Amino acid sequence: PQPIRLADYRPFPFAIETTRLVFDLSPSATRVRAELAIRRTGDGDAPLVLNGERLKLLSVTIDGQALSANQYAVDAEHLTVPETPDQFVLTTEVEIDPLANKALTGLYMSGGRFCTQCEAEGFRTITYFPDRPDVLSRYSVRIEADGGLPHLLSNGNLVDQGSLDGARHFAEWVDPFPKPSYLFALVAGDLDVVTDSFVTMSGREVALKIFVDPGQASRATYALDSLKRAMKWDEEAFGREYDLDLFMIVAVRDFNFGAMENKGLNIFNSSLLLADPETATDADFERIEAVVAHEYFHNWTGNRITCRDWFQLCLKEGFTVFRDQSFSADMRGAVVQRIKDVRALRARQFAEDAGPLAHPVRPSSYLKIDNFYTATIYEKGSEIIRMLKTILGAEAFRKGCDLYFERHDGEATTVEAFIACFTETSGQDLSDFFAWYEQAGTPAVTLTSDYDAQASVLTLNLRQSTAPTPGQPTKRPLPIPVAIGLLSQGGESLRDTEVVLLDKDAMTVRWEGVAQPPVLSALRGFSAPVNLTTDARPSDRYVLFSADPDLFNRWEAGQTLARDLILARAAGAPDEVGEERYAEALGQALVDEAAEPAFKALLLSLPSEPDLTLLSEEPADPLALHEARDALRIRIAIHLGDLLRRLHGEMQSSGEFSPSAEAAGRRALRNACADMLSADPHDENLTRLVGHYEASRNMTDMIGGLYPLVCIGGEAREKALSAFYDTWAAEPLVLDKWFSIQSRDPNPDVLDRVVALTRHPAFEPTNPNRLRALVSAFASFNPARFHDPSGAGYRFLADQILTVDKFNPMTAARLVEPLGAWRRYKSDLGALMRQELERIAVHPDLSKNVLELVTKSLT
Ligand code: HT7
Ligand code: ZN
Repeated sequence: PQPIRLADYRPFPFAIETTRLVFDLSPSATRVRAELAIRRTGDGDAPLVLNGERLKLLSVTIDGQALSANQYAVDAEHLTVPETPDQFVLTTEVEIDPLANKALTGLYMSGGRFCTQCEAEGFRTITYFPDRPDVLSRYSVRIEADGGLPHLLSNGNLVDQGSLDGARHFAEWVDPFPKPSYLFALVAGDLDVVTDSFVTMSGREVALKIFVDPGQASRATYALDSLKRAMKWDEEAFGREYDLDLFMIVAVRDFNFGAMENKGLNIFNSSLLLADPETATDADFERIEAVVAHEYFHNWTGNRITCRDWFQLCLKEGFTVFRDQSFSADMRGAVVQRIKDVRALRARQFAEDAGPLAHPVRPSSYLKIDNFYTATIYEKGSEIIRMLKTILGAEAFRKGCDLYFERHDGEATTVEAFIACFTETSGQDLSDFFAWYEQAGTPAVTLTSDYDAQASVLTLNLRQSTAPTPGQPTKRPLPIPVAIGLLSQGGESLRDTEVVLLDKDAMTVRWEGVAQPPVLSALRGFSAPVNLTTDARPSDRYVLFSADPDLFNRWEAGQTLARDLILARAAGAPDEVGEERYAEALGQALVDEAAEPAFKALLLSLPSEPDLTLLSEEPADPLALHEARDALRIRIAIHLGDLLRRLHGEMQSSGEFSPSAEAAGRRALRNACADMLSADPHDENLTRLVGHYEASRNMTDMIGGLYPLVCIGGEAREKALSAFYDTWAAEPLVLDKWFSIQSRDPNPDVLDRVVALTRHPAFEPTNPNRLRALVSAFASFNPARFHDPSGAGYRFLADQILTVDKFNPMTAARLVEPLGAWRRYKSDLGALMRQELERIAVHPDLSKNVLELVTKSLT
């Protein structure tokens, strides 16, 4: 297959002024009539080429006249009309089979309901259309269906509805805002609805409706409250007001992604919408709030202003992630949010940047755009916006945003046009900054310092370099904002944060008036997405760990100390004195009255095994890392046993459940204590953990008790898992947790158990949530067992990829990444991983999605 290239972009030579769609819904034979009012806008006599795949074409007319077979051509991907008038109405009628659609893109069925997923290129499996984001059209939609599907929903405003002959009925929707086809949505089914309203800053009342499976309405109230918070926040933080009279969200169980921002009709994976204390964890509540906000924020960053082509995906995704992260920081506390965001960035995006799938935030070619919904586009895309704000300052940043919204409203635009708004409003030349979009790879920054006591001068030496990535052998320097502050050896603040802009390969900065030998606190708040190395000694890190007023760096110091101890032990050189010192310092941090429980919970979480793999300088040995990490956990659990048990008791709440950040922080700390105590499972701790699990009255506490018991293994694990299953067998979202927790079991027999679970009657490979809960969770979060020296873990994953690829290529492709990292592992493991990739690559009928990732992983 030929790649699509940014350099080949050409505007579509026709405008589709209006799009009228009529759906006659039927599970296996839905008819779609499309009437497109078309006007030629390009020069010459270009043919009309529309996208269309897996469509049974029934008729084509122009201005009501049926076209004869020699007036058009149809192949597997297009409908071409070589000669057309300059202005005309093209009408096509097609038949599609939603019931057979297990790819979950286009129009498909989930739980007896019709729903759509059109981003990025699903609309072409619904009707013939120029399925590209720069063709904006005004849509009106008529849906006809059986009475058994009482709700018939689409974008915009409901303008008519009624019954038809027999048992059928219809609804008519009009969306006044021109939109690209990827934002089209349709839902039809039997649903319960939760209703509310929001008054916008200009005083308009907007009806809010969330549609869920019958009986689930009470689980939608948290999402509804989150939506109202997001609407208000966007008015205050960005001056953005909602534009339609109605905003709807629908929850569906079978969904390839988290959620989708269709204009006025968001569709959500039910795991990111439904929550109550009994069935959802605090992490679920937190994600629901963030994703509801993210999809809502797309109404401006994505819908009102969309992307000219899919290479500009970060324009809407990076900016919208930045907006949702800023919202979550305001809702839940900036430090804790930043730590969580950086942890996710490192785990997912840094890993991507360090492997064969590394690509720029704005890539220049792709085979399948579905493969580019990556951590790089989303998370690094957000970091770029964050740096832009740091470099320009909050005020100039907001002015640039205002200009962007005003100038490009109603357009499909580019990253260049976005940056131009900031150049214009700030007066700063941002041409070097643009390299952040074009260059892949995580820059390595080194910072060393010299202190001249006599002159009271501190000299900072900064350097940057970026290792080659596929297709980019040489790299240029990037403008990197490095936020630095100084502490005294005793932990007092010597100098507040200053941002040094490192925009060359190397630079030196002199700071005068530094009266004492300082401890450097660098890259405060993680001011840039880089890997920082400094010449700090462990004693400096202990100063930061106990006293840095920048709490991000306080956490970071603890992580770095722990990481170095684990890596030393994994390399066969344990530092037992250092481990004791670390445990002691951690204990001090945990009794700091001024620190919030949520922050303490983060201090207590050691670097994860996947993160350690990434940080190993040698090719990684996952089992050695697992054992070294466990050794540090055991030491902490023993050294701090009394304190952990005390905190575990103190953090227990007897009152009513609250999803607030404060209450969630207490639960997080209690669960982190439980997790640590499971490393030392003597009778007293075991009894405590069993008690924790059995007494839990909300899902956060239940999972917080269950996972330690699974780690301990034996009878306690079996009893707890079977009690959990018996309680929750009828709740799909909770059952996903049951699968996922077992896939993360660190005990050596886990692979057999995971394979056995694929034969469990509740394992549904056609449901992406269930598949990810078992298969992805095992491959990504259980490295010590996935990387079994026999290669059985790799074989298992490859078999799953091949099975799923037959019906859902997008989801199959998302499973490839753990194998793609083969170069990072010891050579015997790497060879076995490679072997499985090769086995997949030669498989007949592989999808383009999997082929692209497997091929890139092998080269
Ligand atoms: N913009 C949405 C992306 C999305 C998606 C992409 C490919 C395949 C299926 C998908 N479902 C949703 C979601 C978002 O970023 O908000
Ligand atoms: Zn998004």
